[in-house]
Formats: sequence, structure tokens, C-alpha cells
Amino acid sequence: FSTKDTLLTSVQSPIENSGNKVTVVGVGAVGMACAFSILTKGVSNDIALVDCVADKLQGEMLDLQHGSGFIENARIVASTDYAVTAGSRICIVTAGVRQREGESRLDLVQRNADIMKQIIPQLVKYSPNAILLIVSNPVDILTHIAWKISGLPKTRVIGSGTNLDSSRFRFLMSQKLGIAPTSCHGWIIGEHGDSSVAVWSGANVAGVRLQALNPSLGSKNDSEGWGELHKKVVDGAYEVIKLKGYTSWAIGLSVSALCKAILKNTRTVHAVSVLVEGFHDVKEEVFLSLPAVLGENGLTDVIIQPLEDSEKAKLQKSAQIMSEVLKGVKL
Ligand code: 6V0
Repeated sequence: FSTKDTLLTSVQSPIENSGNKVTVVGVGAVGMACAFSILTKGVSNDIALVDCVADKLQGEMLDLQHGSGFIENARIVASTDYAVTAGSRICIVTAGVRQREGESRLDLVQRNADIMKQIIPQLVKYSPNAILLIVSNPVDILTHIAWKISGLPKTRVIGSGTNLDSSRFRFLMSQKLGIAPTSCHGWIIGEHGDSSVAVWSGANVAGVRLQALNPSLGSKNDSEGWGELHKKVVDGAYEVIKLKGYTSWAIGLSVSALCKAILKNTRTVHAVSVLVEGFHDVKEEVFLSLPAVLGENGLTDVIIQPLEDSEKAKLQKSAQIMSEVLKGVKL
């Protein structure tokens, strides 16, 4: 008898399937920030990592495993073979090239679309019931492409979208008002990128609409400079990339919040990239962010905000831009 057999008297076999397995494809700065946030915030303790660079993948897996004493004996596995992802409830895709300094998200499109073609069929093969959560940029375009390739219903393919942009906006609101970001209600919708839309008409604290206090809120005539907040949101990623080379922590936290909503069926509302055709008179078949209710089966409801005409027009313009970009992508 081995030491183990002497120490442990088996009564029954342990359950291997945790029921909350999450796969992260791409163990770069973003993928690892997602995995780290999911583990440390207790969203899941069952993570599979996949990347095409085997050494880096093993290194990241070992580094996380060495901390498993601090994160509830999490099960952390990794392989370049997608069999390791089998039975996932959520598959997060962060693989692909990132923006270089000065590059826009849309500049990445064909290179990352080609990567989706490799990844998505493998994920669906091993986890046919999973929800796909796309993070790679340009996220709205790639979510559309992932949806097409996967053959999954539109309720199960979601892009991380402007959940991050809304968080950046709430942080900036909180700085201006001196109260917590969670008490600042502001939404950035549309493209996760240069054409995103700030919904000034709905920005509020405790139900008090800021526009009721300052009718020119967010406009060019606003002497308080609230419009700068949206500009800072749009420039936020460029600024961080210029300073540290990539963005990671905020997107990791934002993705783990989305995973929590799904795994724990919280039915919380998040700005995520969904098929917007038919909403706000959008005519194109494109993905853009709107406030959406998330639960165990993915997307259940979309919230149609009473947008001002100018906000609606901006959203429709984003949809046209997305549609044009999609036409140029070879699948
Ligand atoms: P990174 O640090 O270069 O990591 C990318 C990883 O993807 C690397 O480890 C690669 O080896 C891996 N990879 C590349 N091709 C494949 C493939 N075919 N199969 C498996 N793995 C592959 O980049 P980083 O982590 O910084 O960014 C990843 C992506 O996230 C980029 O497209 C970013 O633009 C995007 N981001 C999206 C954000 C969002 O809000 N949606 C925010 C930040 C970054």
C-alpha cells in the first residue's frame, strides 16, 4: 500500500466535474488577467487554458497552480489540445494580435478573424452547450464572426463589448463627483471603440438625472466639460497601451463580472455586444453593445433605453461602420 492508500480510506470517488468550468483561449496579458480575476474573485475554481505557444502556456499554468493553496484548491489545466476544454460552461476567447501604439481596433480585423476560424469550431466541438464570450478585438466584429462560425444561437455568443467602456466612464464620473463608481450610473453603448456612444440622457446618481441639473451635459456648450469623460473613455485604451504596452487588469475584472453573471445566474444588466439588428431601428445584421440581462443560458433580455435622436443616430452610424468592416472580412 502506498502512503496515499494508507492515509485515505476511499468511501466513494470524487466528482471530477465542477459544473462551473471556464475555458480561456489565449494566455496573453488579457487572458491571464481574466483567469486571475475569475479565480481570485471566486467566480470559478475550474479553469482550462489554451494557447498555441506551448511553453508559455505551461509556464502560466504552473504559475497559477503554485498559488492554488490561496484559491480554494482550484483545478487549473492547460494544453494546446482543445480536448482539455471539454465540458466548459463558458469559453472566453482572448487569443489574437493586439493593437500596437496608434493602431485602431478595426486595424486588427482580418488577422484575428483568421484566428477565430481555427479556435471556434474546436471550442464548440468539445463544449457544445457553452456560452462563447469573445474578448479579442475588434470585439464587435469578431463576436459576429464567432457567432457565424459557431452555428450557436445568438443568445449564446456574447462580446465583452462596452462593459469595460462603461466601467471606465463610471470611474471618471466617480472622480468628478467624489462618490463610488458603483453609485454612478452611466452607460456607454455601441462599438467598443472609436464610435462608441455615451448615453448622457440616462446618466444619473440615485435616479437624479445629471442632464436635468445641467441641460448641456456632455455637449460642446457644457462649461463643466462632462464631454471630456467620453473622450477619455475612447482614448483610455490608447493611453494605457502607450504607457504600459497593453491593457489587462480592467478587462480581466470586467470579463470575470460577466462570467459571474452567467455562472451564478445573477440576471444582472451589463453592456455587452449582442446582435442589434431591429433594436433602435438598426437595419444591419451587426453586433454592438446594449444593456443586456445575463443569466445561466446567456443573453435573456435587451434593455431598450429611451435614447435621444442624436444618440440613436450615433448608434446607427456605428452599425453602418461595423457592416462596412464586415463586408471586407474574408471568411
Ligand atoms: P497578447 O498578450 O499578445 O496575447 C495573445 C495570446 O494569443 C498569445 O499568448 C498568443 O500566443 C495567443 N494566440 C495567438 N493566436 C492563437 C491561436 N490561433 N490559438 C491560440 N492562441 C493564440 O495579447 P493581449 O492578451 O494583450 O490581447 C489579446 C486580445 O484582446 C487582443 O486582440 C486585444 O486587442 C484584445 N483586447 C480586448 C479588450 C476588450 O475590451 N475587448 C481589451 C483589451 C485587449
